[in-house]
Amino acid sequence: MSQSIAERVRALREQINYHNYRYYVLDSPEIPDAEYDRLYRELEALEAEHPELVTPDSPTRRVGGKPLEGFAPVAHRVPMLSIRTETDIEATGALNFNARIRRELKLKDDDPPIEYACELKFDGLAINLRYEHGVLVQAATRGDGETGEDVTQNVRTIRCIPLRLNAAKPPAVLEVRGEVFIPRPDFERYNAKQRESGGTPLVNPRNGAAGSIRQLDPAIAAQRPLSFYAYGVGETAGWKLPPTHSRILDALLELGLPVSSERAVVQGPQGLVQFHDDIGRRRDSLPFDIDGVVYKVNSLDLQTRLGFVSREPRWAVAHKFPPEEELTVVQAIEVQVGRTGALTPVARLKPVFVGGVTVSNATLHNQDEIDRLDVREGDSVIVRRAGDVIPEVVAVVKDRRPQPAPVRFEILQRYPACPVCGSHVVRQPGEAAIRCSGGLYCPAQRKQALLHFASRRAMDIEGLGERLVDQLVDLGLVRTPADLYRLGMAKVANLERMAEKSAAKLLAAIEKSKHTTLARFIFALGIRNVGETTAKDLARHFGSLDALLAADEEALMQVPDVGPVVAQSIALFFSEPHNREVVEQLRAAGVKWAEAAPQRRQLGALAGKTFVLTGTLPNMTRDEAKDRIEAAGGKVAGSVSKKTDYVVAGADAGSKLIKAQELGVTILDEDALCRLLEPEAQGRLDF
Ligand code: 5U1
Repeated sequence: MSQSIAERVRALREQINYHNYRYYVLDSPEIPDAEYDRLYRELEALEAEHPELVTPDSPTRRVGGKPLEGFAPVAHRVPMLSIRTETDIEATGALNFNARIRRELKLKDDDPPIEYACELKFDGLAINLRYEHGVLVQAATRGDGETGEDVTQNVRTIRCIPLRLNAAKPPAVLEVRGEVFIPRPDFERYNAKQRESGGTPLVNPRNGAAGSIRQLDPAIAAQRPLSFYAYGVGETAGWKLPPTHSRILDALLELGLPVSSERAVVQGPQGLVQFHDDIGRRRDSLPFDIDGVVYKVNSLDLQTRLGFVSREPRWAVAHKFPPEEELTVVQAIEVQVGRTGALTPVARLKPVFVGGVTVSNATLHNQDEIDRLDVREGDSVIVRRAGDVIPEVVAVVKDRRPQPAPVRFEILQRYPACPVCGSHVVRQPGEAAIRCSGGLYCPAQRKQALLHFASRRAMDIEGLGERLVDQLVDLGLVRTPADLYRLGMAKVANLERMAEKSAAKLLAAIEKSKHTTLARFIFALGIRNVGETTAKDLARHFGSLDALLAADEEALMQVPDVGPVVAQSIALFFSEPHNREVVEQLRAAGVKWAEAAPQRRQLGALAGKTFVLTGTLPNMTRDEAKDRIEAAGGKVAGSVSKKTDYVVAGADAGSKLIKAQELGVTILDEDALCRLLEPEAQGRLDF
């Protein structure tokens, strides 16, 4: 075989190792992925042609070998110690550690501060990498600290771990200690892919890392997005140990090992507290999970003087943050009815301290989420609360499921009616939420429904805002919108911060709202899927409320733009006796409108035309313009697109006008709009 092929193979390995280091360790690739792939494929091809040139440290040999029968024991030549944990929150943990170190070293108060190396406490699995003459020969788990398990095959699949050290004269022996973990974004991506392909997602990054390293088949480990950070050394031979811990980590980085850049060398206890607080603040934006920070006396001489106690070095401590994930039990699953009528399933949990607070409830969002987790009453679950995010159930621990297994949880089966008001609950096609159809009858939705009823484009009751609605409902003065029309001065004037003058104003606004239009009235009822435009279409089509009340789904679908989903919503709403009762009460209270002959087709001059309004018109408010366009059969949209027929522009028109000019849309001023509306203005019906 020619010398040049062997040389080319060696050169390719060096280049690929270098680019792996740039990509995985320094996070700073120098060449595009395609170029890297070309180098890799060339090496693979040459090795296939010349198997005698294959070496175990070749970058193509990360996944090799067959599934193992079991893991062989590995005796650690230097024990893998554990780390003392300081759980005192805030500054105390750091101050206690510093005080203890000074005491052990018999330092006086006026002696200079101690230098510390501060690092992250990664939430993964500790391993030992053994390099002999620069080649990775063995990787082992910590085990009991004396004896671990040989997981070399799996660890070789971790791309950021070099199979060969980056040194012309590597140490005879170098054992590197650190943590295998799965970065959170990679974890989410991996799980999303698993779900898509019907595979099993990982429970959480930590379990995922530990489980992957203990896979007997290295091909499985190779598919997991594992990563590694080094944080110390074990046995070394033929290596001049740097004088400080931080310099050891610098040296490991130079040798090609990944070392987190989230570390600092600090002086004295204030430095520890600062590091702790800084990382604590940024904990949730780090791309991996940590469970605390680690403080180490930086000088190796001082470390030697401090020594060990019961398999823990005296010179290091892990200062923990409150856990963000905990195991607990789902005692029950209940539903809450939200302001919009959505039934949200909630897991009632055995109280557990997580993310710094005691958590006893976690939202399960909707039926899809319950199905995805397959969470059942009695299950043991992992609950996560990170930062200020609301607690969530991230996984069910299936091995702990009680036997016989509890039944699957189906919201519709358990709650065929709203637990608050007893109305029907429905899940419309394509929607994740199950909703109560009670609308304004349902106490859970009452405030929202009243606010909507009173809003400007509905019944337009000026001054009836959130604060007043809260009071009226909380004091039991108003249950349905019809009650609004039964409020008298005595009741209103008693409300908080309500002077007689404002009470009179409110009552006048309520009185005024009685004269309305059928479209506004329909819109005000808050029927699901019936917005302002649909309400207008319904009013125009049926002409009277009685005609609308008499319509079945088929008749409703005759209305332009009303499909089966909307028709079902309307039919369901009016099928509830309590909704009909409120409608009747409102009519009895004097709410009225001009009824008209039904218009079964859109006859408006602007039928089928889409308008966008921008800027201020000289004589018409934006709402007036919208009403008149819609009354003429036109539609008003919020943004300009190719589908826009006209843009009506007034003073100070903004980007919508520019977009219209770019797209060549016809631009109208108020006069031009009025001319378009003119035919409609004669005999126009006010819906
Ligand atoms: N960053 C870091 N994590 N960690 C974990 N350093 C570190 N050191 C450890 C452990 C168990 O142990 C040594 C102090 C022995």
